[in-house]
Amino acid sequence: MRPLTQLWPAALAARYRDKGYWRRETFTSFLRVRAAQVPDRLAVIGGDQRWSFAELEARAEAVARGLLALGLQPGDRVVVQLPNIVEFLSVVFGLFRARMVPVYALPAHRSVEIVHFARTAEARGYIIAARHDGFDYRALAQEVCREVSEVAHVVVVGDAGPFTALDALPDGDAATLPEDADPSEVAFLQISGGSTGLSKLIPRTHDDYIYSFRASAEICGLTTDSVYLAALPVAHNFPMSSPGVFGALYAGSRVVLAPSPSPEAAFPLIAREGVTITGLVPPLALLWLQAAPTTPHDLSSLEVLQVGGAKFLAESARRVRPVLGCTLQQVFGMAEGLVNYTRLDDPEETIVTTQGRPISPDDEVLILDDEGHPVPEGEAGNLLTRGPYTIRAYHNNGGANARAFTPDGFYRTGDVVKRLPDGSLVVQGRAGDHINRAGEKISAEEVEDHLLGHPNVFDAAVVSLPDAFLGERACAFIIAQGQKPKAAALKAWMRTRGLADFKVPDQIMFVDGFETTAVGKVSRKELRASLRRRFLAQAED
Ligand code: OOB
Repeated sequence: MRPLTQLWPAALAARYRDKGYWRRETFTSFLRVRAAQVPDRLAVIGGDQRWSFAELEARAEAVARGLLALGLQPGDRVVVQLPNIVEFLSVVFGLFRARMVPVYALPAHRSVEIVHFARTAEARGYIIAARHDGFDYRALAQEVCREVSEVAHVVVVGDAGPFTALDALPDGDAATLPEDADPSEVAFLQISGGSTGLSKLIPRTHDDYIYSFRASAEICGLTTDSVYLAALPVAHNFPMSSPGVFGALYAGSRVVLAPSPSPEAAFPLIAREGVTITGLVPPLALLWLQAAPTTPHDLSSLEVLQVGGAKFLAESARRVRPVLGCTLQQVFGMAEGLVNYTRLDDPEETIVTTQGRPISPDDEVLILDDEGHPVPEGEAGNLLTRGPYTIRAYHNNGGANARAFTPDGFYRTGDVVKRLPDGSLVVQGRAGDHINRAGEKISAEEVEDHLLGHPNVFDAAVVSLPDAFLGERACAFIIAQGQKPKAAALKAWMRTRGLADFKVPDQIMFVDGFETTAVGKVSRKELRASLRRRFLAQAED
């Protein structure tokens, strides 16, 4: 297969190279450099495994040889759905070494999502853990293979069942390993939050992604003494690259993988491994703030707690330093590129009340009104951006590209922000219709489409409602037809559709009808907005 490309105009690409953002590094080349410089230094810890940089590189190379011997080829796309285990890293660095392209799925994704990713990416391989969190991924893989016959190889970490075990890949010959990738090639496909319909695939190159996590590691103060805890699922862009596991390995820091972000799982790891920095979504940060004062575990090594993925309210943000004794860093990023950080030495007020500033001096940020004109400084508007690590197009999705990018290559983030005089951004909300449920993005449209598949659902509108813990929760307003289903039964039915659990609405409200205007049906967007308003007004009564 031909390598995938992501095209920046030549003049901008030249500028990003001249400025030293893009340094012709690849995932394989940077790991090789670290493994040569500090072979015996511990790189990654997870479960009972502790791998040095040299061991990680050797294991990645064995995976690369094995996958090639199995029949996968350079250029092939491979869906990777692994939890926070050390094999995540040997697998993805192995794929990079074999010049294959990982497609990152979250452990929570089920058949609807995986089939969609496999089809859109034209994947030939699928790599899973046998079981995780009580779920058997081998059964899921069987379903995926039935639906997408092009998925020819399933590789399993653990008991492989009918598939191939990662531990039992054929030996393969080092001579079969391809030359290293060109840094301007697409290294992997990341999953978008999905604001309209199904998730889109985000192509990221070696050049752009390595710049983003190298610069992030610097902004986050990572050194060879730092210990980064990946508490959130590593397949997500935040714990992967902001600075995440890749930024940490790049900086020669140590990575610790937590099996779960709960205080019960994470606190003992912080104490045992001397963790200095980690990242959470706001609801988890609240849980940590609640649990920290009475924990028997010593959390004093923690220097930085990053919070991002959804808005962290100032009242909660203010509690981080007094309760955890560390610096808060707000992170406002997106898998499509742009990431903003409050800086570690910012005044406390900036840290608690803003979502930070862009990584790069060459991140271009526009804040526009609905007609496309710049808003006056300090006023809220739509955020558009382009820069040295923001994509120019989604993979294979002309329709979405026409909507999401301007003709001159700015990405319409869908976020409404204002900019303060010091350049800090404050997120005000979203223009789009998705639900940001504890950092998980849910497309209203995608969930509505599933609900409409139920024989007793005449119409459905899915709306985000404010939620004290989750930030936002999803509420489905439903007009029933025939026998009105019970809310619990409808939720259970949604789960049988093979949809990730976090997309099942938290709340279901039956209504007799939706408002229509004199000219007929209102747009879905207006309908959702009016249902939300009506619900909130009633809740206040
Ligand atoms: C991160 O990435 P995605 O792709 O899951 O979601 C991006 C969207 C943003 O467009 C924004 O709507 C929201 O998530 N968001 C925030 C936020 N961080 C992300 N909204 C308010 N405050 C924040 N701090 O979520 C992501 C990627 C890299 C680093 C951090 C988060």
